[in-house]
Amino acid sequence: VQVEETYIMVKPDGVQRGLVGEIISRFEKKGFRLKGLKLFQCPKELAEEHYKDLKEKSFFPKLIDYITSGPVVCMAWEGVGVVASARKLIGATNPLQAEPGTIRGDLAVETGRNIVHGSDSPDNGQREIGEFLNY
Ligand code: DAT
Ligand code: MG
Repeated sequence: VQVEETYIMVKPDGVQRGLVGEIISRFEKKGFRLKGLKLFQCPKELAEEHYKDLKEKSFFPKLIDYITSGPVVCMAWEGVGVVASARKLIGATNPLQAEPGTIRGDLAVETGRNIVHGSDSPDNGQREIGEFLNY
């Protein structure tokens, strides 16, 4: 596994609930390196592009409303194996199924409000960092 980058985003409820510091802290303590960060109001078009693989799902309109409902915190993190490791630190998509000790397992209860996003591949990490950090 190589040094790579992943895109991590604290979603609007994570920002509103004051969990930005807690989430950053978990990646810092693990040993990853923060490469970029900004507070950002995600435009609807970018939200639809980001979640385009889910556009046929019944929950898609709610997902877009949610992610555009307030500012998000966009971050690039670097490290050996950071893409897969960040997904482990974040936990399962449904916070009720996420293991205790993970971010979602400890801090969330609803799939539709699961407080944080992490890229699912190095290629998507690069693409998402470009789309959000360089918007
Ligand atoms: P993840 O964010 O764990 O990579 P995903 O890529 O499958 O999960 O879905 C993206 C987001 O869409 C997810 O974080 C929350 C929302 N979502 C997924 N499945 C859902 C469902 N069954 N009901 C409501 N929202 C859902
Ligand atoms: Mg995903």
